[in-house]
Order: sequence, then structure tokens, then C-alpha cells
Amino acid sequence: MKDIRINKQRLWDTLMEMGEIGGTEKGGSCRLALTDLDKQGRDLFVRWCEEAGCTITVDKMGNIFARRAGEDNSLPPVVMGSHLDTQPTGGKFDGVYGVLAGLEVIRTLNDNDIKTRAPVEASVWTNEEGSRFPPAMVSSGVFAGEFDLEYGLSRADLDGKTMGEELKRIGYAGDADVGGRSFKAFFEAHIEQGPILEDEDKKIGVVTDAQGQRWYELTLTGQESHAGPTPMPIRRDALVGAARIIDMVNRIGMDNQPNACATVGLLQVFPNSRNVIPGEVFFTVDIRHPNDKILEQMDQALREGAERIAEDARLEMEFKQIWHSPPVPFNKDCVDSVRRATEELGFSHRDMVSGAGHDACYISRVAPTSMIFVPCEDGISHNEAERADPDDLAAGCDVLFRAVVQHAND
Ligand code: HGY
Ligand code: MN
Ligand code: MN
Ligand code: MN
Repeated sequence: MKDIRINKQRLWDTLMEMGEIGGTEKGGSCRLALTDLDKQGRDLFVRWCEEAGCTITVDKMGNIFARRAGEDNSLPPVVMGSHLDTQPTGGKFDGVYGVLAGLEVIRTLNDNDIKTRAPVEASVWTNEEGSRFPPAMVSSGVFAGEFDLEYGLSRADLDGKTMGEELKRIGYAGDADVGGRSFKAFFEAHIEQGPILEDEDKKIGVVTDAQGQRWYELTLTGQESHAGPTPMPIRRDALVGAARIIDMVNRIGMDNQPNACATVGLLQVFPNSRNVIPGEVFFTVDIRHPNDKILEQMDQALREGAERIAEDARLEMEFKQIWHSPPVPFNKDCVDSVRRATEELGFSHRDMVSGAGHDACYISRVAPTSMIFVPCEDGISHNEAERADPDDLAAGCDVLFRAVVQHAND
């Protein structure tokens, strides 16, 4: 294909403009799923796509598809996309890059008056982060048939608000069915969210797989009592039990290096008063590994260890696994077209496994799918300091452009 390149400045400007919606003091973005700020970001994306001549479809989980017609619109589309929702202290690139790189591909096709054989779509997947409404990737999960629609719409935040209610409130409760339609291929461009590409000075990550993950919720119940007169030996302190389990979670991660990850990210103490012995603690556990067998062993170690610690500390424990997303091998054809496009463009690259989960993980169950990674500064993400270099972002988008056009014209 003649050496067409995307418009680097225009891509950067759209990322900066979108990043201002929910922009934070430290230069990040906070647009939790289905908040008014998420709505503002969605509205801006829809406006840009309509200005680029796309037709918009929204499904019952609020997933957005901006379609650019091809010569033969009876063919399944080649779809690009990611998510616009962020972590509470998120950055300007996680998810957003994959959505706006899709828009930039469509704008570049328009600039060069290219008509692809199959239609091309840029997509936004609702609530990828799972931060406000666990679990993560729930809407691509419904699309891929992992969850049913009722489960998806009933996901609730800590205030009990459901996704169904919030989709209606912000005007993104679409009427299109979720899933049940095929994609010729799906590509998600994303920042690596880790240090490998930057450390090895590589421009592109050719993502072959994504690691598996399991999410849990634990509630430990002891005895609330006075921090003064209650003798230490008879206390049933829920926070002491939680602290021991948290330390064990970290050890399970360290004992399964390389590759294992184990994190406690959310903890709530009740009644959370400085002179009351905590009677109840709620916390989450997130464990990950590229190999499902090892992930299973980590799961076993977590269950047995938590049981033992709760018993020793004379605490009741409610232990729930709320999500399991097994490791994902991406589609070989798609991976090869990403690698070929990268080589044609002369970008340095390396194959890699994604440490993070992505909508592509579920979409790969229903369509040939793969991902394109670009470096991010110091590998930092899920942090307001998240940064990526405009040249790297443009390079990833050039690779996306070529891979998408190749599959749309196959
Ligand atoms: O947790 C993840 O891997 C993703 O960012 N939701
Ligand atoms: Mn993401
Ligand atoms: Mn993320
Ligand atoms: Mn993700």
C-alpha cells in the first residue's frame, strides 16, 4: 500500500481534548464509567465520528459503533476500539488511545479517499475498567457471551446504582442487541502499561496473548470493641486478619515469579474509627498469570491461606471469587498482520504478552482479534502521570491503519 501515514498532530490533539474531560490537576483524567463525564467523552467521540461521515449504533450495554461504509456493506466489518472510561486517578491514554486511534484511521481513509471493500468501525466498550462497576470488561464480556445482558445491566457500584440505571440516565441505553453479529477482525491499540518496550527501546509491541486473571472479594468479621480496655489476647481484630492475608497475597505473587501478579487494591474498614477495634474489613484481591495452571495453584494457595489466617485470628470470613478471565491467545492471522505492517513501516518491535486485561480478550472469543502496544513513560499507567510519546502513538496508529485496511480488503 502506498506510504500513507496517519496525521500525528491531529491524533495527539484529539487525545489532549478528550483528556481534558475529567482532567485532573496532576495531568490525568477521571471519567468513571457512566458518570456525566463519561457521557461528555462519549458525546465528543460520537460528534467527531459523525463529522467523519460515520453512522452510529449504540447497543443495550452502551457499546458504541461508528461505522464507515465499505464497497460491500453486507460483509462483516473490521472493527477497532477500546474504552473511554478511566480509573479514578487514570491517565489520558489507557483505553482512550485505542478509541481515538480508530477515529484517526477513519479520518485518514477519508483524507485519502480510500474505499475499503468491507465496512470499518471504531468502537467504544462500556466499563472496561471495572473500577466503578466490577468486574472489568463486562460489556465486551456480554458481547462475547461470557455474561448475559441481565447480569451486565445489574452490575452495581458501591452506592448500589446499577449500570442499567446509569446507562438510561446518561442516554446511552441503546436498543441494538449486544453481540450476535460477526466482525471480520478486531484490533485494539493500547499503551503497554508496563516498562518492557521502553526498557528495550522498541516502538511496537506485537501482542500474542493476554494473561489470565481472577478477582475476589473478602469480608472478615471479628468483634468491634474499645481500643483501650479490651485486652490484646482476647481481641478479634478484623484488620489484623486482613493485614496478614494481604501480606500472604503479596507472597503468592512473589513465589510465582516471573510473570505472576497479586494485588489488594480496595480495602474498607468498619467502623473506621481510630479508637475502635475494627469489627469488619472488606477487601479485593486481583491475581494474574499467563499460565492458567499456575493461576489455579495461586488460587488454591490464596483460599487455603486465607482460611487458615481467619481461623487463627478467630474471624468469620466470606470469600467470593467474582471473576475469572482465563489467559487469551490472540488470532495468529491478526498477529501476523500487525507484525508485517510493523516491519513494512520499519518500526522496531517485539512479541509480548499483555499484563493487563482488555476488551480484546473477550472479543477474541467471537472474532479474529489482536492488539498493538506502544510504550508508555516508565511503564506507568492507572496513574495520572501516565504519558506516551506522540511519535510512538502515531507509529501504533500507522500499524493499526495498515492492519485494518489489509483485513478490510482481503
Ligand atoms: O485490570 C485491567 O487489567 C484492566 O485495566 N481493566
Ligand atoms: Mn485499558
Ligand atoms: Mn486500565
Ligand atoms: Mn484494560
